[in-house]
Amino acid sequence: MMSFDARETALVIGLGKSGLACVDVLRARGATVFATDEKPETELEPAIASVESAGATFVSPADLASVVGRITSAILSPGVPLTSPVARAVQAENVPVVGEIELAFRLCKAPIIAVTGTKGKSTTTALIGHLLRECGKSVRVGGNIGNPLINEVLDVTPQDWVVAEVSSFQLETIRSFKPRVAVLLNIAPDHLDRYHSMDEYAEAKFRIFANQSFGDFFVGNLDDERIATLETDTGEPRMPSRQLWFTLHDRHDRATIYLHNGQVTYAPITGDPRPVGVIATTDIPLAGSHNVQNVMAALLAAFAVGCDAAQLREAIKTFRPMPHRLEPVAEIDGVLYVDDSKSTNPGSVVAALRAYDRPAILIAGGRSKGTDFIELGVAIRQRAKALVVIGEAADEIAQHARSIPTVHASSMEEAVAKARQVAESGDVVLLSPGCASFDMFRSAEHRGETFVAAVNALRETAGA
Ligand code: UMA
Ligand code: ADP
Repeated sequence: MMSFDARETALVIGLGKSGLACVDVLRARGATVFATDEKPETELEPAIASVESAGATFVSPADLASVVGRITSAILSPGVPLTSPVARAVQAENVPVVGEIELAFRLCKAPIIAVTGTKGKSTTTALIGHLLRECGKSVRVGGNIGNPLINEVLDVTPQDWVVAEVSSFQLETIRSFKPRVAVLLNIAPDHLDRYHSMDEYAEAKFRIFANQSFGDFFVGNLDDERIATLETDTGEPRMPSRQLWFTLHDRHDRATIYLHNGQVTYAPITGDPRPVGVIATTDIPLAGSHNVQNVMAALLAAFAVGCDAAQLREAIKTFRPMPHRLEPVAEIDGVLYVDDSKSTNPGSVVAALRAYDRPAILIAGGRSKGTDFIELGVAIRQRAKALVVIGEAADEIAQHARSIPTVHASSMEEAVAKARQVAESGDVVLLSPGCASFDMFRSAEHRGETFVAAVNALRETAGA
């Protein structure tokens, strides 16, 4: 049916942020709503209360058989794989399964700029929101960044813009989702505990442009090997949308935004084709060349929707790093402490190590997501002065560090104290874990906050 109104009987699977938002919206539209979650019922009390107050009915996974014959569509939370028993049970009854992003798209009257990639999604999504706002546009930001997209789109008009961060999990369950601009930042090993191969993971990300047509734009990273294979110079095009490429190299011939003499340079594809120097990399207020890539991607999206170079230049200068992404915390006795807790795969640790000219004491580890640490080991050996390892992946990361002095710590306080012991003036102590946080913390945010608290305690004892 997929009308998501009074004619629909929907089952919402997973009662986190995304599922609960869907329950509320579907009920407000008059649908009959059932909701389920595989957590023990004792841990679900607040979620069940929320479901019931919206006029929906909670069904435990064990009782699903009693309602599944009446269900016309199922809404799957991103954390629940399509292969989970509950998702399989509804698919076995031929019930169409979609995600919250699809629902949001169908209800949204504004054009959408969607951003995906292994890393840099939140930064680029927030940056596009900032750029468009500074260029005078009315804009909403949501999705994987933390606030369910569905909560942002209900009252928008065709004159507004919606910037959506979309994860590979969310892209698995789209059907007609068709962003006006699709941004694909990079594809690096991550989530290999959910996908069988990098190819499968990449295909999930490629779904971002699957429904695009000629009036739409695709923004891609030419420096990423997998993404560059989508370039339609030769062979059968994989997408009908107009392609806008960015690169850190001086490649005017292949890219719309590229680096020329230290300037992020834009060669317009319509109108006056003369290249425009948009901003010097030294004027970008974010550390690391990976952030130059994020800025390039955001600029291409902003140009695609009609923003002006002079306004964009000023807008970039006023953007600040988001919390827990290479966020400077304090400088104590000449040592800079940086919170990069949102670094949850090895690639983002490599990016972090490359972002500083200072000798680095790296704090890394946590719960591995099935990725290997070989490339990270190389970067540690090239760039780190010392390593403090934490969490379940501690031994594995330590092995790859080989001759780099390495110590183990069993808490964040201990990790910061041990880092401090080896740090000298001019060094950087970098929390960039490269792993999920759930073995020691509630979330990556919680891990970052614990680091900041430990650094602040250090500052007090140092009298700084
Ligand atoms: N659950 C099941 N069965 C399962 C797995 C989970 O029943 O097999 C239940 C859990 O018991 C829990 C609920 O599902 O009650 C949680 O749902 P969820 O994991 O989908 O989490 P939400 O709270 O709905 O948050 C989701 C995104 N979470 C994930 O993709 C894991 C959030 O991204 C997103 O901000 C939010 O929707 C709003 O769009 C977080 C994330 O970690 C930040 N994303 C991954 C990443 O960035 O790497 C993809
Ligand atoms: P995401 O939303 O994709 O997880 P964030 O912008 O939240 O990305 O950044 C998460 C982590 O990845 C941070 O440690 C950040 O420094 C790092 N990072 C950001 N952009 C990139 C990029 N383009 N390539 C590699 N790492 C990146």
